[in-house]
Amino acid sequence: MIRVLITGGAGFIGSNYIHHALRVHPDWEIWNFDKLTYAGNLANLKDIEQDARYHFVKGDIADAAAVAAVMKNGIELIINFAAESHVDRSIKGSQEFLMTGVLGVQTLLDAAKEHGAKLFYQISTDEVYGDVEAGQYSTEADILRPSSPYSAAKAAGDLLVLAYARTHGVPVIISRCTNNYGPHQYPEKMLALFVTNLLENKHVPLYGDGQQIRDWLHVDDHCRAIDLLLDKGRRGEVYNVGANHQPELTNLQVTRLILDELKADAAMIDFVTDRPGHDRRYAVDTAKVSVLGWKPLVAPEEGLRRTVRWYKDNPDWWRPIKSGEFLKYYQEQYRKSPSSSHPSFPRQSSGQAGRRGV
Ligand code: NAD
Ligand code: TDX
Repeated sequence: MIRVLITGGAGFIGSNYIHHALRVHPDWEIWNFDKLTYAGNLANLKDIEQDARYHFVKGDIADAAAVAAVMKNGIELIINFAAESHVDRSIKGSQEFLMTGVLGVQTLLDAAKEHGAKLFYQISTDEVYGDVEAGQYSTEADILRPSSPYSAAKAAGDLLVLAYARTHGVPVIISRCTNNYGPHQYPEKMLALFVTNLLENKHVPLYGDGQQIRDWLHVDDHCRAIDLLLDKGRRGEVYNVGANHQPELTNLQVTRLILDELKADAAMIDFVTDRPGHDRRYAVDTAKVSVLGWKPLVAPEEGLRRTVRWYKDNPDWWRPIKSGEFLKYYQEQYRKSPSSSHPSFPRQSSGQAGRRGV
């Protein structure tokens, strides 16, 4: 058996990956090491908790003793999904982002070094490159220009990973993927938030003019990319992973697709004050991973349809989340506007983005 440590496995991508890995790697025994922050949810793993090849350990990746204890299981491979992952929260307070994204990564790297792990795989993000001009694509060799405390912490983590590879010879791979979507995404992120808001008959708060561009990658495609890179990726290298939709989709267009899918009216869109430091466009050059044989298989319309259906069919998963800690966060983040009966930022001044374009 190959003994694998998956950190942050109770979150969105980590839990999808654990399901995937148990399915496609019969020779893996997995330790899911997760702090269970507000975003960690063991309900994501309920169906596999009795699987003899799966173990859960509650712990913080920045806690060296806890990490050393789990490594004693003979861990050979570490896949690090653990992070504070929401840009808006990093703007309100950055410390946890650095604790996990920098000190946590360093602690895991020390453990990988000391226990002679065969590979340390870091899940990173396209946000480390910052804004990308129209027509341009970030390559793995580009300078990192993170815009938010979240992406700065992720960039710092990436640099540490590469430094440990060079200085200590730790075998590493980093993949930088674009916006993931799919089942079990904490409903603070745009797609899950908008779908669940509409299912609750609430408006959706679109930042600024809604013309920002993200490259939406179905989480299943991301899981397949990780596997391919584990198998064929060169140690010490960075790989971009993205769907590369053509034509690119603005946030407003994605919102319209969601509205169409749920047969909701365009009037449900609330254009609200923009996110500070909001990156306008992300786009990655995926030639390096494509050469190894990966390509996304889930078309955006189909992926979106499946995802909307999942949230429709699984209110028992998201409704409890949206009534707890989330509600306090939501009310603070999307302050009540005097002009509307639902929580939102104040509306943009008229003309910025009316409903005509929606
Ligand atoms: P998430 O917020 O849903 O899950 C993060 C998980 O990490 C949670 O289970 C949380 O409890 C755990 N965690 C946080 N701090 C921890 C710590 N100190 N020790 C142990 N566990 C801790 O995040 P996600 O969307 O699944 O993202 C997973 C990874 O993928 C992150 O590293 C993120 O930066 C990266 N990423 C995400 C996206 C995306 O679109 N969601 C895109 C690119 C990269
Ligand atoms: O209420 C909202 N309104 C809105 O217009 C929210 C939450 C977001 N947005 C916009 C901001 C972005 O342009 O939608 C886009 C997507 O926002 P998020 O879902 O917050 O994702 P993003 O900021 O792009 O970051 C995500 O992808 C990269 C993940 O959260 C990161 O963890 C990952 O690294």
